[in-house]
Amino acid sequence: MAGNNHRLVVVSNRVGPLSDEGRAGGLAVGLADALRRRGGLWFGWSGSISDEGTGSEIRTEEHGSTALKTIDMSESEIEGFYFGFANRSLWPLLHYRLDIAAFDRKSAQVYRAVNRRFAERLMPLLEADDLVWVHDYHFFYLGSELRREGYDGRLGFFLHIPFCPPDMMAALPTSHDLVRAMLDYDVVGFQTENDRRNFVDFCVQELDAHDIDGDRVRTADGRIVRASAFPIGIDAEGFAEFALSDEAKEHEAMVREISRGRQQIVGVDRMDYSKGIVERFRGFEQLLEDYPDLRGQTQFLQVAPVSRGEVEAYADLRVELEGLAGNINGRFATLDWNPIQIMVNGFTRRALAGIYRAAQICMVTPLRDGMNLVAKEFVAAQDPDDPGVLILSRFAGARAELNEALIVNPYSPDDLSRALHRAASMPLEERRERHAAMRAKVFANTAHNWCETFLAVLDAPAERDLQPRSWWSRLRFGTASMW
Ligand code: ADQ
Repeated sequence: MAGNNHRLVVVSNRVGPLSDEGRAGGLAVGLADALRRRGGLWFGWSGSISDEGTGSEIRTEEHGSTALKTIDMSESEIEGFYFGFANRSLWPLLHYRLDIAAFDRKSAQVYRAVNRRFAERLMPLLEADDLVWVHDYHFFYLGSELRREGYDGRLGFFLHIPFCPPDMMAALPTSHDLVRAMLDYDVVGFQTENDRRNFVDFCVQELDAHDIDGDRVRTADGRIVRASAFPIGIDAEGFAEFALSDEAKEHEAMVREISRGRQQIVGVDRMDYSKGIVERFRGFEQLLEDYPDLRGQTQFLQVAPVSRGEVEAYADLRVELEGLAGNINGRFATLDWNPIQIMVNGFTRRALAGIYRAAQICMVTPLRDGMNLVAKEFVAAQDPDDPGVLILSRFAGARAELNEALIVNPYSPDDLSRALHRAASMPLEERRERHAAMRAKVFANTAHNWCETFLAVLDAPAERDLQPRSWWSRLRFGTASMW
């Protein structure tokens, strides 16, 4: 492929791992693979907090032609940048939860300052013809800060989470600045067409940009920015192999032993309000109410490792979920049957594959989700001869591809109950057909293909490269007032 010789520079909040495939998710596998092939650099936060913060020494881990380079953050940087603006403002807002989004000037400023610091620290590590690929809502401003530092090479950005509709986005006090900063990248990628459309609508309605041909935006100052959907995939073959490993088989056997022939439903999510776990529990309760025959015949295992425990909304969620599970068990349990079990620990990827494989039904019912890789992992882990049924929220990005799942409205306990009932009695032939169609897509659009598709677009000559460089540079770096 043209341009394979360009070095790849990935920037994301957390980096790696580059090896240890047992720990890595689909995203890390895809990126590590692309980094290995092109050679490159992965830059981000070390995961450590120190007094020097973003001024700390750069830590380097070399793996052949690839290096992981990380810096620390200070207590106040983490508080304002990560827990503050990223997770109390942007995460809820972009997941359409204006009701719990909190905006404060201080954390917005720290967020921006941290983006600037990362750009300043990265800048000396860059070479002129690198492909720089920045990831996710932690680093909206990083590209514009690199431009301010004088970086003139190719810059791409991928948003892993949804982009909310323009009217909602406008509630963010710094929305104009933030989206303008996104327009300093050459390529801006989204999970779905819906997210891309919301972004372009904001640019047109709020920033006087023009939607050129569905894939490009002309900014008010006449620059062309590519904005497209690049739905992310998983390492499908790798995950299917995990499901046949000894560790997976052990976990599969354990789950089957606990379920003792009953229909096993699973849910696997980070404990996050966007994942719709509360609503899912209510749907399961509704099932037990609506279909008394299924009492004692089905049970639900929810795996939900705690994340971002320092943010209040997350701590509250754990209490709510445990209370709700307790109520459901109190209401329906018998001496030999506990309807619902919730586990807050993480599993290795092989163990997880075994748990998916032991399940007859997987509920992936987020209220809003960029993609949702659990849906794809569940499909990849199934036995094609006797596959389980996927129940999928219409509000997950994965729905755009996996429309052979049972599609539900996660806000409706009735809808969830009906889908669970239908899944529990679905004939083998129908299960196979639905699974085969989804499996083909999960195996076709892998993490590897996602990376390569994005990088091919980032690598392609864009309009700005066809314009005389001096004109471009003058426009971009000529006068401070333009910033
Ligand atoms: P997340 O919100 O983290 O990702 P998701 O896509 O479901 O959501 O990925 C979660 C990952 O964590 C999966 O690979 C899953 O296997 C793993 N995981 C969950 N629970 C686990 C457990 N108990 N033990 C071990 N592993 C566990 C964000 C966006 C998504 C988008 C991804 C990738 O919010 O919409 O799909 O990025 O772009």
